[in-house]
Amino acid sequence: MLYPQTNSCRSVLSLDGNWRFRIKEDRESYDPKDPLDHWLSVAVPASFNDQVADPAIRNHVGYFYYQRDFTLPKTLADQDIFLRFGSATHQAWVYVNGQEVAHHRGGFTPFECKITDAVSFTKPNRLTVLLSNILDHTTLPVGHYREEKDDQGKIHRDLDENFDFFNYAGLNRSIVIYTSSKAACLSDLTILPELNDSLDQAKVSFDVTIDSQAKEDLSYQVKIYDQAEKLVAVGAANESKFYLDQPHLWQPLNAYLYTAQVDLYREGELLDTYSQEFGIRKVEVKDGQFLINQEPFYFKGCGKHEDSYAHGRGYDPVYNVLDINLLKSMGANSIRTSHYPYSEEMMRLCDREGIVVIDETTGVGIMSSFGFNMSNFDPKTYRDDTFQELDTQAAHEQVIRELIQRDKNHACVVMWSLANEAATFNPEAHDYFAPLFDLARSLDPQKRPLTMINILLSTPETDQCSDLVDVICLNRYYGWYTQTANFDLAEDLSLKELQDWQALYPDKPIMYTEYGVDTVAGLHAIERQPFTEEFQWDYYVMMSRVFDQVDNFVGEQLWNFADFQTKVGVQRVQGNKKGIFNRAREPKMVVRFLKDRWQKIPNLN
Ligand code: GCB
Repeated sequence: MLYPQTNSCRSVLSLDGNWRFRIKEDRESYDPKDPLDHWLSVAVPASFNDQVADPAIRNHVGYFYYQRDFTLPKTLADQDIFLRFGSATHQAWVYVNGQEVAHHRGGFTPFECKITDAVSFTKPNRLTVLLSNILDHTTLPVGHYREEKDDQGKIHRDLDENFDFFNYAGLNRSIVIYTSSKAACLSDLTILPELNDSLDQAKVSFDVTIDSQAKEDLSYQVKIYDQAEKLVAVGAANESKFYLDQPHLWQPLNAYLYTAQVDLYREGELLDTYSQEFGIRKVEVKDGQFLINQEPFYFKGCGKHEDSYAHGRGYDPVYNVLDINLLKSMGANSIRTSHYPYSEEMMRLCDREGIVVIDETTGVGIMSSFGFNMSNFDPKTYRDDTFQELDTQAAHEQVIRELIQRDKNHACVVMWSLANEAATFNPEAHDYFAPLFDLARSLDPQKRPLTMINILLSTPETDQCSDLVDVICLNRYYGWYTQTANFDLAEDLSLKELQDWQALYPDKPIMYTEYGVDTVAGLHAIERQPFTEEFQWDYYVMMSRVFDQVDNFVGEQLWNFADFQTKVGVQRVQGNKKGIFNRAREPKMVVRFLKDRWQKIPNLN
């Protein structure tokens, strides 16, 4: 699937704006070609939850409708018409003029459908989307879901999210209509840049997918432009391999993007054209190091969320730009898309800005019991039923396929994370994950390293899956969830664990993908008090000391970039407060310490 673009052969019409919205539990009683009644206005793209100023709607679990009308210009009547959703969270049934045209599960990846035969060019068209925000034991993310019918036949639904972020839902990303030639169009493009060992020549291969009833006489031509818009390669008909000498490399925080233009012809007539940026860089894991362009790379940065006031998880171009600029101003070079694929626009921005990305699936909550109280945990007696209770394999395969399909061409993506904090200490975990790692390896044209983010219950002694990962990525909360405020002990234990991992896997790089403490901005104390800004500062000083003592340690991505909204709970003070920025992106004190530290650590050695 291609990202939508307007050019001489394609038009993109935005369907963003205000839509009609309504919760409707008895969804069978409504015909999607009819106008919704008793609707509210909600803005798209955005989650509906924080726009409506109504707690019952904000916390609604179940089904809801979005609707709007659109009119198509007659000038497009000879084109094929496609409808494309950047995402629809978490499950969507799409109707055009009452006819079902698409159904998609999974709230964080795009989907599209051809609606040429369902639309009118002479009167307005009605677009109705039925959505569900229900998560259960077959979905990713995972939710514990119950529904009960009362004596009056009314259904009561209850959802306990098995993860630590608010279940924002709705049309969180842009919806567009785009058009292309009915005769034939480009429907996918895979660009594979491969550098030789001396990094002075790149082979760039193209795999072009064409959508057409009649493939005869079709041919495509590739042109490659450098960043100064100079033409550096032109292919003959259907030529798909190019050699670029002395290529400009895409480097962390120093991006260089080429543009490939693919033109599709039938007998000399241009039917379609598409331009796609790409970067040339080499990623390898070798001898305990993470190499970018053959130099050891050190990850400095954060796990994030797509989360902001009013928008919820809705796409917000301004926050995206601000967040990247704040990170860069601190000397950070990387993010993890915790815990779901981020918007396509964010991935394009990271390509452009040289931000290195660990690209994560929605594989979160794959642990039958999820909780924050680790104080009484004993790995020897703990019983875990994850792989009896949950049935997420199919959803997991789907999200791996859709994520790699969507992000395969991004230079910024240097590693895929297949899951966050699954029950990898369970002896059955290996059988669950091994085929998923095989699948991801077979799908990625660039064969990027793979990882899965390890929970603190999966120690070098208990973990069952670390043979599968290329990089050991640890989420650790010594000094917070365990050894609370005892930083001396936390320091000893975290160092010991890292040394144990290193001894077990001397050739695997190790990094932290989460570490942090809840901190209420503006709270201060003389003594070491959790939730104060001094506590957060001392914690990061302590953890940094640990990192600097471990040889194969290749990165520190803290938790979290900014405070974010979660479900309610006694461990949460109006959300998760582990941000180094508050939700409005105002810095907490510790940003100064981290900035000082990160600016001194080179990105590449
Ligand atoms: C974790 C999870 C993350 C939580 C974080 C926390 O391990 O991966 O989603 O938000 O801990 O703050 O508890």
